[in-house]
Amino acid sequence: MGTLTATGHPRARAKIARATAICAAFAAQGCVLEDVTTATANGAMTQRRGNSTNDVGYHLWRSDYGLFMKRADASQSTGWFNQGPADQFFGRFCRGFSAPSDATATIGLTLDAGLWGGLPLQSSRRLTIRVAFLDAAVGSFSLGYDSSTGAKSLPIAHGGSGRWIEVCWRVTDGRFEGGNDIWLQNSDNVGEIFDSVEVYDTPNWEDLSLQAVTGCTTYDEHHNLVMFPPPPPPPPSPPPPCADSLSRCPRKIADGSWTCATRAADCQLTCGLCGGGSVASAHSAHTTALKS
Ligand SMILES: [Ca+2]
Repeated sequence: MGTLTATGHPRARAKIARATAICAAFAAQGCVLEDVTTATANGAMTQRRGNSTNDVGYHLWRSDYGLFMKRADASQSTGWFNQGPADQFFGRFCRGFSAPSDATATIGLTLDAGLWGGLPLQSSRRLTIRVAFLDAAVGSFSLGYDSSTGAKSLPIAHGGSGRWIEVCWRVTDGRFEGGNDIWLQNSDNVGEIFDSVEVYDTPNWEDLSLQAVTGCTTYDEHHNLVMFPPPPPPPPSPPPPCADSLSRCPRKIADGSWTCATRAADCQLTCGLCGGGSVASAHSAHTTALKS
């Protein structure tokens, strides 16, 4: 009597076929199913321990990763997977406009009404709104928010670098009355893909960039580019270790005293010491050299 393998069982085969078909339907949006057997295995632990990337599986998180923010209307955007260069950590999951060629397409976001003691805000607060988007082509969009004097937006043009870009917008007059508290709006027929939108409390206008080299392109609330001071120069590198491989050096011997070694193999840190004078003075100079 034989044993049915997981992939040989009719039910397992049906699950694999279903997962494969689902991923195929989303292939244009970057769906990946590297190990369909693991992806459809019974038990969350099997899936978790799999050494593969699978965008289809059981008991997966159905919506965005979000904290105190949600999409106002799920129909406004489309999910994407695995977008952008492999050397940037953005884009494992991302969203784009559901109508990418519509210049008025909008993705609205609603903040949790309990934020900061309750929304809408009644007083000025230093906030930074950060968006990470994929600069896949020449185009533009705008980042908007509900301010104390109504809708405000920051136009963002991009040049088609193929890279993920972070933009930070510092604002002080957020109101957030509900509905579209923050939004992304297309402004041409080039639909952007977004990794994330975040709003931070930044009482000291803290730098929110997640990328060390490129940083976050930061604007104040009047759309002026904020220039950060150049980073401090790196500290001077320490002097190289003292090792000139001379065949004379102070060397501790078994009884705790010092001698003058004559073999190069015994002299890891000589730097010309032990060439004259006593072993003791050479040792003293040697120690000084090591401490310098
Ligand atoms: Ca656009």
